[in-house]
Amino acid sequence: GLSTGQLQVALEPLDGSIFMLTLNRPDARNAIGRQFLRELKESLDNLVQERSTRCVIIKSSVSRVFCAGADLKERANMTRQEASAFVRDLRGTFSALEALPMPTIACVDGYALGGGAELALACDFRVCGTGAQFAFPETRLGIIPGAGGTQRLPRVVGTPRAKELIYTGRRISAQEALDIGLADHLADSVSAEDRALRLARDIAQGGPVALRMAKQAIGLGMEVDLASGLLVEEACYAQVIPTQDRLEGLKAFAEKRPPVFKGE
Ligand code: CO8
Repeated sequence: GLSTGQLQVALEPLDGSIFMLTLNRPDARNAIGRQFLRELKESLDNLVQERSTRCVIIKSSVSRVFCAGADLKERANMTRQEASAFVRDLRGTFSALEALPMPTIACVDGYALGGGAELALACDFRVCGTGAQFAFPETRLGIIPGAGGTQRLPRVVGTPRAKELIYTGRRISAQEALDIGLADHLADSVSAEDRALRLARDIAQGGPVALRMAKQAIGLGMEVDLASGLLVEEACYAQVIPTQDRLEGLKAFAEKRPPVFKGE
């Protein structure tokens, strides 16, 4: 693998209010080891501070691979305690990714296996290239998906399909991922990155506070009954009422021009 200190996860601003998080550990096919996980966590912490960020894209700089999952070599040298601490850390980090205040897009154009597929599942969207392949091979390794896979996959593709994928560990193509709803878009005439960027730019038209409150209302609301969900919506709506951006939206409409949102 890359030596310590080289960036395995890079975070950079792109196109104004869009951030790109690039996975870059080519020697290990972006396998998630301790160093990688530390850098991913740090990037997520930095993103939480970015008040005017409207969308985040997670992609890989490694050809034919999004992420090969947990680092199985590092794992082989772990004690039982270390291994369960690592999985706990991985699970917590993916939950932090899911809880990022702004919308997130996983741009997948290669293998997304095990923890790599779970990473993509913790994003709001999965935009795929024709080279995308997903699998949950954990049961074939004598374990189960441990970073959200048994919970997020059925919520996205339905229970029977999630069971089949997790029981068999079978690899599925980008087309099948699209058919079952694991992928939201399949780019065939442009690159996956261009397709992800188009979606990010469409999203970035919205006000930053509005986007965050929409994400929070949907995310929290889908975990509770409808009546409670409507209360969640009410609480989130109350957060956009006092914003300058709401006034700007109304003003821009009246003046027949695009709004200029400031994120406050
Ligand atoms: N961990 C460590 N090293 C890896 C991993 C990995 N997951 N995947 C690939 N590598 C390494 C290879 O060992 C190889 O290293 P070296 O050059 O030193 O031999 C190098 O990357 C290149 O690999 P390949 O030659 O195999 O490259 P290919 O392009 O032919 O194939 C694949 C790429 C398809 C990604 C293939 O490497 C592969 O199948 N990898 C294993 C994928 C896998 O099974 N992942 C699931 C892991 S389980 C998991 O993620 C569970 C998460 C929750 C529990 C957490 C537990 C700690």
